[in-house]
Amino acid sequence: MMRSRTSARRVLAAAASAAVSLLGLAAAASADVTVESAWIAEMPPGATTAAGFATFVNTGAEDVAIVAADSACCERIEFHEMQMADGVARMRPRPALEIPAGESLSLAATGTHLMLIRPQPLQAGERVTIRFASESGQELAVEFEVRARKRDAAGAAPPGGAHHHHHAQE
Ligand SMILES: [Cu+2]
Repeated sequence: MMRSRTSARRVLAAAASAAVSLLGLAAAASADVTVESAWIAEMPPGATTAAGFATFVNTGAEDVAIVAADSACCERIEFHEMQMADGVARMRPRPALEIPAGESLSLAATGTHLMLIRPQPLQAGERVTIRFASESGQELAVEFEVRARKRDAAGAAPPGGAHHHHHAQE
């Protein structure tokens, strides 16, 4: 009786320490996200929102979900995705940006963007820091460059910059 109780206690202790190391791995993995090509489309006069784009690269072994973004440059930042409905592009908020392990998420290419709500006037050449938080509590500060919205480096109109910002009111 005593003997089996002792071994049960050992098993529990081993399980507890395994759980701790799993948590440690998850926290370390979410630090394996780097951000490239971070830019914000310059605002036209009178605009109350600005769109931000970046490529998130997850070199870690765990999926990462970015669940919050915030910056001193604006009131708040939302994650939006573009959807076509009856030939009209509409933006819908999404709760998180998911970056699977070993993959990358390019906002400009997918129609997903950061929506800066009520930003201070942003002009080409300015730099803005945006802080991101992952679901596992990791934080990442990224410097974004404000660029003219007409044309990107490839000469194409930037996604999210050329369209009118119809927001789905929900
Ligand atoms: Cu938007």
